[in-house]
Amino acid sequence: MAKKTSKISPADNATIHDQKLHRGAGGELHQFAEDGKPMLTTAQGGPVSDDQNTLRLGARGPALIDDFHFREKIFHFDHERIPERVVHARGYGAHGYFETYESLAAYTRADLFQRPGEKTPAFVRFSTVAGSKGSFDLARDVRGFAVKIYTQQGNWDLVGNNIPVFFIQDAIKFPDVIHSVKPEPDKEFPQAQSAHDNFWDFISLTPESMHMIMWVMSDRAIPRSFRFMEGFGVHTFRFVNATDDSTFVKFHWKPKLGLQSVAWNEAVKINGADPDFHRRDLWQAIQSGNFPEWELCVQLFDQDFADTFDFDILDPTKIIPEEILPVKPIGRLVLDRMPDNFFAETEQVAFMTQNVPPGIDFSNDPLLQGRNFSYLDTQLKRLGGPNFTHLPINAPKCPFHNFQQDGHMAMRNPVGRVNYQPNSWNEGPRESPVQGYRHFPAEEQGAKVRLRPESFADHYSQARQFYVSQTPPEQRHIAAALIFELSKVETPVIRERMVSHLMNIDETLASKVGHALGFKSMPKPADAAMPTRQDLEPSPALSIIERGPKRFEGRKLGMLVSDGTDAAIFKALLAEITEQKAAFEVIAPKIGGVTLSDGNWIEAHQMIDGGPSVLYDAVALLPSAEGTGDLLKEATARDFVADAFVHCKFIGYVETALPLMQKAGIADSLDEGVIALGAAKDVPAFIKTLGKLRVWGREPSVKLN
Ligand code: HDE
Repeated sequence: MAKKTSKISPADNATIHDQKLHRGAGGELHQFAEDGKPMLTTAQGGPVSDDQNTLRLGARGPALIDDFHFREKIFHFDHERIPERVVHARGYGAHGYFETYESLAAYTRADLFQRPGEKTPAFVRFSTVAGSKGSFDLARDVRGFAVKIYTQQGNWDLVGNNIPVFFIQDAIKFPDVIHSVKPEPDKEFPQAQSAHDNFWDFISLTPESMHMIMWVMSDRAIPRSFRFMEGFGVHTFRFVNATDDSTFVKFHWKPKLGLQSVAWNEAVKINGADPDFHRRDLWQAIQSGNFPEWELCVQLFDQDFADTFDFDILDPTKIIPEEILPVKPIGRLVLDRMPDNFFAETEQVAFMTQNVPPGIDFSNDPLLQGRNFSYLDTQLKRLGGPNFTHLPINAPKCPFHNFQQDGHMAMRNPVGRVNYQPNSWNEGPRESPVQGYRHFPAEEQGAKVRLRPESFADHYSQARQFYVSQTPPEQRHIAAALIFELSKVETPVIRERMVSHLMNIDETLASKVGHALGFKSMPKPADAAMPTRQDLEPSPALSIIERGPKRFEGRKLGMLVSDGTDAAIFKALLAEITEQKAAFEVIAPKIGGVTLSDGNWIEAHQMIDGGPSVLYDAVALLPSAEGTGDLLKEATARDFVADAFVHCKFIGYVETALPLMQKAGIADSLDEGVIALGAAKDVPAFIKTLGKLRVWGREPSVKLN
């Protein structure tokens, strides 16, 4: 008997199916369930009848292997995780664009820097370094600041940090420094913390890390927000123009909203109150239309400058102070869109230092050279194969053609016969000697050696320069951070060795730390390959406070209210805060909100237990007399006030809040940062004062550190 063959062509088939298909809100096609809603299917598109019960032999019997839907669902779930990044595991990203200010054709032929006003899509991922993916945001740590710019000549990844120097001078030491800071391998703690023996043991045996240590112990390592951090390319790169002339370049990102950090005591509490503090901040800013922005600035210099500069420009533990070589703004980065899906974009984005377009090239910085090897290798492991560039977040946005093929999960497959070149059919893409990437023809020679250059030997001078460039509060914070961290080190000889390095940086700092650690006598200064230079000029650009924004824009006011809160003052605060382009949250005894003195009801963002003052840049205490009476019974309300004071925040208060301030123990030590709000007319001056961000003069009296 002849076999029956189908008379339905593929086109007919599509028409038949179209009657049952429907496009969902996101444009995706759905099959319909009986109620007209999109139907649940397996990954193979098979319609699912029951997603609540596995297939069993009888209601109380064993599960059956026939249940392909159950098996597929569980297998997929079992495979949801990919390895987290070996460093920078915890991160948060956003989309945006880079806009060029002026043509840089004289320096570089990179296409993105040719036309003023041109915008190029970008994706940024901020991260902590040491903690695992589920750790908290306010760890004392370096922050990653990785930028992928999708240029017309391929992706440019500027994989930087919020600190312009690094712990080590040679990539071969990277596994060691990272192993030392990660949880100790036998006990698997502490998580996301450098305050333990292994880290300080390695550091105290590695004098080249001293400059970085000064930065990591400074407030730079506890930023208030990703939006208020600088970013740095760290290494010296090269710009190369159309005629192959090279200019050395160092990259800096400068936040439009200025720099700001939190206090350590605050950071510790933020981690408990909101471990996602930085993520939430970025999410809320972008979702509310306050798009964070950074200027890309460059330090440009030639070989003559390099030859006469005090330090080796290839040494990644050194900076070039801005006062010696000013930064030139060349464009801006605006983040204006959150990813649709965290995993697809932020988790799977693959940054690689070797992704550079024509016109940007490398220097011989040994750390950069090592990174150029590491990043591709790590993506292969993490993302599972060579086709991670097919993922939309990693794919270039310019046309691209090559003969790479196959491999796990290949999404783009070559069409046609030719998959090599040269070929006799004159088909397929070809090289472009003119437009293609040409490496800068640097002339190199030398013997094969494993040697650290002598020009890398000064480990203390810039560490000292950083310290002496800080304002007194910032110097206090560095000392306090060292004391705290070393107090967690259980092996006395490591503490002593560390302080012996501090002796080479600043003796007052060293003795402050030694004294606080209970040293009977100070150790000798550590043996130094080169003596510390005392003649380096302080660089005010290194201070966060010197670079503060002097305005409250982008910051958040916490308003503690109760039933009966003065409506006029409350509304005046709202108006002024909005005017300053700042944000606010209402904290109330109940999340259901409160009724103001004029009878209007307002919603609360937080109940008092969920909205401690550490989540805000400044606070306003606005409870009515009766509300204050109730709040007096709440430990969280007292902490709200006491912490705001201790963390040197500006506090606005209405008279009825005074008993709460009394209870919090601050009523007798009011200073210029505690401002009475007698009436709505007092509000503008209060809000203007908030621009100073913190009352650092209060710090010694509250013994914050
Ligand atoms: Fe990285 N680094 N790194 N690093 N790094 C990684 O790549 C590495 C260094 C930085 O948000 C890894 O994709 C070596 C300096 C950032 O996805 C890995 C050395 C700077 C990110 C790697 C360094 C950075 C990474 C791990 C010493 C500042 C996160 C996962 C030579 C300029 C990027 C990954 C993101 C990530 C290697 C030192 C910044 C293993 C070998 C210096 C911001 O490839």
